[in-house]
Amino acid sequence: MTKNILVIGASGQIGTELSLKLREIHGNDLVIASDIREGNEELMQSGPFEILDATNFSDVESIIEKYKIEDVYLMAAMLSATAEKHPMKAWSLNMDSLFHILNLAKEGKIKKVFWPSSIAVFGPTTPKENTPQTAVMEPSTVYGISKQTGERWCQYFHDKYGVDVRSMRYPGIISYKTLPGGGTTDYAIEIFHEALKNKAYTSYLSETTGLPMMYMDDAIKATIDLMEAPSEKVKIRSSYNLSAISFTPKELAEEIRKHIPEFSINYAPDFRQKIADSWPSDIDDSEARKDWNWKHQYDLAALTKKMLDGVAETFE
Ligand code: AKB
Repeated sequence: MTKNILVIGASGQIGTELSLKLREIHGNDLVIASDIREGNEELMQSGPFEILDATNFSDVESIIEKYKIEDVYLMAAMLSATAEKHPMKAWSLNMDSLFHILNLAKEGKIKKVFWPSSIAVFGPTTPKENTPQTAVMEPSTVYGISKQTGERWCQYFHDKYGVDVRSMRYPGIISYKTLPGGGTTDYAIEIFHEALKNKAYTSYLSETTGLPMMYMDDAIKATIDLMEAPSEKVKIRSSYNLSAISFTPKELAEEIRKHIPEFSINYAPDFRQKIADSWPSDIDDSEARKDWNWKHQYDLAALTKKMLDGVAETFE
């Protein structure tokens, strides 16, 4: 059965690879990529693209009507570090875009919605290790507050209006095709670029800061698997904990050194340290594993190898 799919925020780090994968699965013409700015060449040339401001309700509505969209992946968001610098702008982008999509789904104009949450929903009072699905949530960042609020609204629209919305709490997503922008976990991408270019990296997080992370291919698989799962298997309608691996900057540097022995790292924590300190170091995602068979593939060694090969290719 064919269906038209809209990806909002398609030019971003996750949106780009998600759109390309969806085009591979469903056919290029059926996956409409949209963003406030154009994306990379592969994205722009492989299928339809629309310039779209996710905060503008009538623009979003007209794209959905124009293409008779069934599924929406709402990937547009301002991430944790940038959101601390622009709190109100972050709030309106992260919340307005979600309300537009939830309201259009409530009106029956969209069948299924994917909206990513984040480990940022947790805060300093949350248990840090093996953080359970249901735990104290007192996020201390604007981004985290917007994601926690968004989760509550997803649950509400599902319970009250029957909206088929699905969500997961992304850890730091590691990839090389499109650079991330403004996240706290971005160090784990920058480090590969610097290791290959300069054989040295200064980390803005301390050597012992452990955070949950995941290779991009695992994140894309999780996202599509959750969206394609039969509705009755999706038992959590706020957002699923999702995890793969956890590591510190020191552990990542040691893994890189297995490939580049002369690589050196030093540490100069900045404002992002406080954000990272408020987040869990690893997450219990047993509900996702049980409900829709989530399984990750990439461990630290496999992720490191993929990143070094992939980043090296982008330099050619
Ligand atoms: C960020 O660092 O802000 C994001 C996230 C963990 O959601 N990568």
